[in-house]
Amino acid sequence: MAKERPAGRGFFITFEGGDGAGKTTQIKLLSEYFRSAGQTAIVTREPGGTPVGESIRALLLDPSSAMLPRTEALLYLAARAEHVERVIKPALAVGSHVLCDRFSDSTHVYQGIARGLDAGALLRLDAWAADGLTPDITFLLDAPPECLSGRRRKRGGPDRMEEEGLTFQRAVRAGFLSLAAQNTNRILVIDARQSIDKIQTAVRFHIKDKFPESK
Ligand code: Z5A
Repeated sequence: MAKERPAGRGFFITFEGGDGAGKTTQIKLLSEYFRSAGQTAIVTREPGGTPVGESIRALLLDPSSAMLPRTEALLYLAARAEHVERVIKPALAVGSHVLCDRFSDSTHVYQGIARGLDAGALLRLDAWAADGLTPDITFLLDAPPECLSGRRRKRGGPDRMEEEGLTFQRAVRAGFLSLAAQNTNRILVIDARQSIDKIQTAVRFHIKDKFPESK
């Protein structure tokens, strides 16, 4: 459950979903909305967002990095610890909003549900890595993985996670939907098959509803 946001702190907003769901596109548009309203918003991503996090990202997504699921989980969490302490918390503390492409929900779904790692252990380790930080609101861009295949960026071929097949992607989708059903107060599900503009309209509607002070 998301904790109460301290007065004056920025909004911590995360976007989740399958590969190619449109998170990067929507985050960019939302950052433009905040800037046009005279508010500061930083755009960041996981894994990544810091020099160490970007190095870990390269290792995690490199198709030649053979690793155990537990190793993979610990690397995502290591990148998160750096990111939270060095980027996210300082930005929120000075009143900047943080728009983050993936966060803890991705770990629970990809490593916990799709890879089948111990959910309780992951929850505890993630809370430690994130120093207890949870998003104020999360947008889950949802669509059947078959519908997103044409959108996936190829960037010179699939990365290590994208190499997983359709069964894995279906488990990821089901995992996200189940997480959303358990966290209806925080996670909003939006149909990612809609147009970019329609999705952004829905995102802004929910932002204004959740944070009336953002208008
Ligand atoms: N991962 C994990 O396992 N555990 C963790 O804890 C964390 C992450 C944090 C990161 O990959 C991988 O790490 C990810 C989960 C795992 N693996 N997978 N699979 P990433 O960051 O490189 O990739 P991604 O986040 O999965 O996806 P992406 O390529 O960045 O896609 P996106 O941001 O969701 O989509 P986009 O770039 O905005 O859009 C893709 C294309 O579709 C682009 O050409 C757009 O113009 C187009 N687009 C966007 N929206 C639309 C709509 N609405 N209609 C039509 N076309 C659209």
